[in-house]
Amino acid sequence: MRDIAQRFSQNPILSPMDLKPSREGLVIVCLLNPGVFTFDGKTWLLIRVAERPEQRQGTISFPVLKNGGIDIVEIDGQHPELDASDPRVINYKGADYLTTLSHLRLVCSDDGVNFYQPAGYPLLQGEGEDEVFGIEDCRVSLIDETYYLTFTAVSEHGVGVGMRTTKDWINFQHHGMIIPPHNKDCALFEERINGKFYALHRPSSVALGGNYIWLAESPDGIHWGKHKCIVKTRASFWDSARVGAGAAPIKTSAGWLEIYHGANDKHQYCLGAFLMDLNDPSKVLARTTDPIMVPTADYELHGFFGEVVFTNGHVLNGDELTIYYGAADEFVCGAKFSVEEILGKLKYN
Ligand code: MAN
Repeated sequence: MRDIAQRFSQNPILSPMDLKPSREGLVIVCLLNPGVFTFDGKTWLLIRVAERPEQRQGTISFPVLKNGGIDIVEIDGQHPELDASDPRVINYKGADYLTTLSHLRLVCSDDGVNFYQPAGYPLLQGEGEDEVFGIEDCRVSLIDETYYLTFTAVSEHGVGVGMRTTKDWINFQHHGMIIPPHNKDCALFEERINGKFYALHRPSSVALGGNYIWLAESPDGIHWGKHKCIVKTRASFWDSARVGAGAAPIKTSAGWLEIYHGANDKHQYCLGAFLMDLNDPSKVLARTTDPIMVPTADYELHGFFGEVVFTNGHVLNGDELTIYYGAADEFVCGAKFSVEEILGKLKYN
């Protein structure tokens, strides 16, 4: 299927071998799903770095955080109570574990294509008992000179939304888990609407319901309520199994434009868009029927988890939208879109 993304010719712009592991004994297996922001005149990515020990034949081993350090869990690959059919998550003796431990790493660039790790900025690691399996897929929203970081916090307690805020990317305030499990894909609007903060988020329901996008309101950006389900999966479409918000909605004269990911039951991840009312974002006015981006390039089809394009960060410059995205859960890539062209693909209700 053709899509309307103009991929960077330099893709992938970052691969696991381009950065150094966070500690001895670990290797980087995936660089993916960057949050994106501008700061100090540069474009910055807050990349998810997924690590594990070098794998030994016949066993599966992965790190978990413990008392500021890491513990390596090693499991016999033939164990009868092991289900390792998904490269991302295993089930062992009835409990789920991630095969990699993720932290968040800052890189910056003057041209939006060539990124480097600047000195003097900390790595963001999981902290506390709700983040022992790591932190992932951070969205960054700038509201009144404060950057709000919303990320997936993973532990044996479940998968929820953690928040930290910063003004300088050196000092961070921790706000704990702002939305409890099972929830992820949380993106804050970068403006208050009628005096309130708004966020998109994605709970998962085990029985009734599904993996749908919800909207929530808040008086302060930290405490959330008035949750409302606004975008659902569509049977027999490319987004039949799960949908989740990308980064902060883009303000246009037609409404708030949101780029989202959708997956089918074969775990193929594409991108689409929907439009919310400017004054009341709980009203979804329009949505794309076909995806605006489909995994087609080799680096999107083949990798740690193939057939995936996933975005949670972009930069807007007039009509030009540059999205940064994770390809095949292994590489960081970039692509450009025209906002007008995306708006033209929307089908109104
Ligand atoms: C899914 C995938 C993984 C991720 C876990 C926990 O299994 O998105 O990449 O680590 O959820 O968020």
